[in-house]
Amino acid sequence: MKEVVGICGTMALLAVAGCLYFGALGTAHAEDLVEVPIELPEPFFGGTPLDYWGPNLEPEDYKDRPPFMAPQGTAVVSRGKPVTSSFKNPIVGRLEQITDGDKDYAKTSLVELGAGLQWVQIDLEKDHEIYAILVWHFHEGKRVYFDVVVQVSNDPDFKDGVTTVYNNDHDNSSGLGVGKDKEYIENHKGRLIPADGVKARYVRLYSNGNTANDMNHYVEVEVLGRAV
Ligand SMILES: [Ca+2]
Ligand SMILES: [Ca+2]
Repeated sequence: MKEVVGICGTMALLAVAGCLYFGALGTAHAEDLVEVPIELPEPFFGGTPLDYWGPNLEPEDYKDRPPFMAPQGTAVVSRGKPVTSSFKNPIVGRLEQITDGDKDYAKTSLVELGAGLQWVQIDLEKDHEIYAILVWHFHEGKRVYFDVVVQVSNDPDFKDGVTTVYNNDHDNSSGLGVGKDKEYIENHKGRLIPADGVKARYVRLYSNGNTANDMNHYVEVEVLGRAV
């Protein structure tokens, strides 16, 4: 009888040890995620109804976005960071307004680039783990922007080590590869593009006109991440 108790005791100890071992393993691999606050601008009501449909357009989303969860320490790392562009002198506004934190729909908060495929690029000034990129092209009325491609790299010229995190250019008219992501209707919530902790210093966003005109617009871009 004493022998049996001894075996049971040993097994119980092994079970507890096993639990502790797996518990430690769990915390080592899955870092605790916390909600990252995202500041939204006031919505605009009214404007011209959208007269556009495409097979690649996702249904309009009226719901609130679920909380964005990322590892502790993730925050907006793009505020006030330098912005460059394929279109150096915007028709409306200044490039630095793309990272100034102002997301208002008003014309005075809008940056307008010329027609055709254009990009803007944010320099985070050092390597970051990037968990999401938020983009507000325009939200004074409903629009869809075409050939939205978002890439990250450590090469300011985007020739080497480029990771594409979003691409809705289904026919590869931009020459950046065939995209599988959806076209979407702009609103005040912006578009949240998950980036899964990819490491990079530069973020580049392409577009090629929209449903209202051939121009390209930005109200704000926010990169959610943390320094490496
Ligand atoms: Ca802005
Ligand atoms: Ca296209």
